[in-house]
Parts: sequence; structure tokens; C-alpha cells
Amino acid sequence: MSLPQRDVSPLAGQLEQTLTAGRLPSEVSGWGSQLLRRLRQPVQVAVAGAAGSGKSALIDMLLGRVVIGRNGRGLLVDVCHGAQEMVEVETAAGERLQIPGLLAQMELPQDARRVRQTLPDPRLRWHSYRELPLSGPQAAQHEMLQQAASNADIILWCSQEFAADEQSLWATVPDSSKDHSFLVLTMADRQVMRGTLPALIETLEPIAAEEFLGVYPVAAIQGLTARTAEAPQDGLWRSSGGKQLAGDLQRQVDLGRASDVDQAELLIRQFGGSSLAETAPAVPAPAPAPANAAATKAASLAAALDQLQSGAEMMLAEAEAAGGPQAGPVLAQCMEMIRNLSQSLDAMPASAAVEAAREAAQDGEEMLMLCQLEQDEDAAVDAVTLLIQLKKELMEEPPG
Ligand SMILES: Nc1nc2c(ncn2[C@@H]2O[C@H](COP(=O)(O)OP(=O)(O)O)[C@@H](O)[C@H]2O)c(=O)[nH]1
Ligand SMILES: [Mg+2]
Repeated sequence: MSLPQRDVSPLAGQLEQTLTAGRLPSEVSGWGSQLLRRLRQPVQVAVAGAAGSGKSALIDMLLGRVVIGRNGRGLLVDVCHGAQEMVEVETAAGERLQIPGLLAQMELPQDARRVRQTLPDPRLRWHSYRELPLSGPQAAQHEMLQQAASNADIILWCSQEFAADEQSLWATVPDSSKDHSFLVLTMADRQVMRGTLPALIETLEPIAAEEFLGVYPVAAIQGLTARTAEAPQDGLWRSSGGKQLAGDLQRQVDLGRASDVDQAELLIRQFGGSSLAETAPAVPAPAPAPANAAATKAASLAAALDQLQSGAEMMLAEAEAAGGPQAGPVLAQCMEMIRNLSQSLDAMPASAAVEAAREAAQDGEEMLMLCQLEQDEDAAVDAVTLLIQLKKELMEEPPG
């Protein structure tokens, strides 16, 4: 699910229409507006850490060219999509300047406070970066981090060793942000030289498993070299740790987008009214089944998948009638549907595809269990989204 990404503006337009026409019941209108905001702006990736922790180098590596260089010292830097390479500078005196070119190549005013770099890089349409330097007293850092967590969709925490003071700072970040964040061990080449990397990873892995999506050692200078070399250096790109981080980050961006799109489609189908519902991009209908043995099982799977879809929609309608999603019953129904699906799959003759579908259903079941740990509205929405996602996955590669 990488580039080219789907243009979501028609979907956002439909959602907006549904919202402004007042068709969304009050319990879900907050959810709808939040979705609309998310669909209309790129996924925000915050790159946070102490001064000199390697944030600029990491962003440059992910962009595949030197954009910030050494020039963003201590400044909040946004890197976003724009028609031209341009830097907007905000000074302490409140002045705003526009300077064409790349931050790395220019002289910034002494009192620059914030910088916004625009680039005509199409990838930045989908996700933008913010370098967020943390400095000063712990309380001030805490404040900055809280704010970053509420604005950013994904946080890359940059650190050479994620020491105790950073751990206590990170502990205050809400779980919803931790679930979308990466611990990046920067300047990993230095740890490799000292022979300290394996022990450090071993120490941090249990913490990272709780607090982040994972721990990613990265040698950013080497990663950037690999990407800017005349001949592509895939080996170096991989061994720098850059490839793994960039791949997993892209997946996280895509997952967030796909979940927003699914939820928006669901809201439009439910509440958009008939004219909108018809034009809403619907989940593809299962292909008509030819009459033979293989087709019978395809049809039974299609029936199971259809059940997932209609069940999910029914739950939403019931939730509306009950005056808001009731986490408990919704989760229980999702669980039942996914178990039914597993049973249908178990009844089918074995094949690699059926096996893959079974695994997907099992993963889904495990994720649902996790959803059940938090019995709230978010968990219910996550569970329904999961079912729809699972259906889509299975539709793409029908077993049999
Ligand atoms: N050896 C090595 N040096 C790095 C790496 N990443 C950054 N540096 C150096 O560390 C210093 C601080 O990096 P920078 O990205 O400016 O840190 P920031 O203040 O967090 O933005 C610079 O001199 C970088 O060249 C790396 O992966 N390996
Ligand atoms: Mg920097």
C-alpha cells in the first residue's frame, strides 16, 4: 500500500456534505469532524528528541537528500509539501520572511524561531515532518511533548540511549500516541563501533515493546549516503537501519489513512443519504460464482464476508438507535462474527490461500481481544474498522 496513494478528496467532500447537512447524529458528529480534518491534511510525523540527538539527520535521510542539514539547530522545523522549494522563517520579533531554496543552504536570521520548509516532493502530500527539539527544564519539555502528542499522528523519538530521564518524560505521553510511535536509536554506527549496540537493544527492547511500536537502530549519515549515491546501495540502505524504519513508517502512515478512509465510508453509507450513498466508493461486491465445486466454497466465503460487512453496518445502526456506540455489545458481536468467519474457513478444503485467510482471521481475533481490554467507544470503532479491513484483505486475495 505505498505510492501512488488514492486521492481521498471526493470522499472528504462527501463527508463534509454529510456533516454540513446535519445528517450525522450528535453522538458521531465529533468523530465525523475529526475524520474530516484527518482526511484533509497529511499525516503528521513528529521527530522529537534532545538537541544533537540526530533529528535533522534522520529527517534528511527519510527525505533522501540534505534539506535541513546543520541549519535547524534548536528550531522547530516543519517540512511540508509546497509548489516550490521555499523557506518561511518566523523571527522572535514576529517578522515573517520567505527565502527561496533549501534550509541547509541558507543563512538564517539570528533570531529565527520557527521555520517551515516547503518542497515539491509528492510524498509530502501524504505525510509531513516536524522536527521538535526538546530542551530546558523537565516541566517545559513535558509541556512541549504533550502538545506534540496531541498534534502529531506518529512520533519518532530520537535518542542515542533512551536514558532514565527520557523514559520518565515519555511515560507521560498518552497511550494512543505511544501506539503510533517509534523509538529511534540514532547514531547507531557509533554504538556499533563501540560494540555496545546489542546490549543496548537488549536492555531497551522490553521497554520499547510497552512504550513504542519498536526500537529502530539507525545510522542516518550512512543511510543518507546509501540513498544519494549514484548507484543505488541497497545493502548499505538496509544495514544502516534506514530501510526498516522507512518501510515501517510508511506502513504506519498507510494504515492510519486506510482506517480513516474506511471509517469515513462507513459514516457516509450509514448517514450520507441515498444520493451520497450511491456515489460513495463501496467495497467491491463479490464476483458472481461460476457453478462448480471450487465456486461453492468461494460463494460460502463471499457469504461469510458479506455477513461481516452487513453485521458491521447493522451494529452502527443499532449503536445510533441506542444513543451512541455501546462498547461491550459491539465488541461481543464483532468477536462472534469473526469466530463465524473462522468456522467457515475451517470447513473449507485446505489450500495455501485458505490457510492465509485463516491466519488473517486469527490475527483479527487477537486484535479484537486487545480491543476488548479497553471497553470504550474508541475500542468499538476500532473493532468495526478491523472487521471491514479484514473483509477487504480477504476480498483482495480470495481463498480457494
Ligand atoms: N556518526 C553519526 N553522526 C550523526 C548521525 N546522525 C547525526 N549525526 C551527527 O550528530 C550531530 C547532531 O545531529 P543533528 O541531526 O543535527 O541533531 P539534532 O539537533 O537532533 O537535529 C551532527 O553533527 C550530525 O552530523 C549518525 O547516524 N551517525
Ligand atoms: Mg536539528
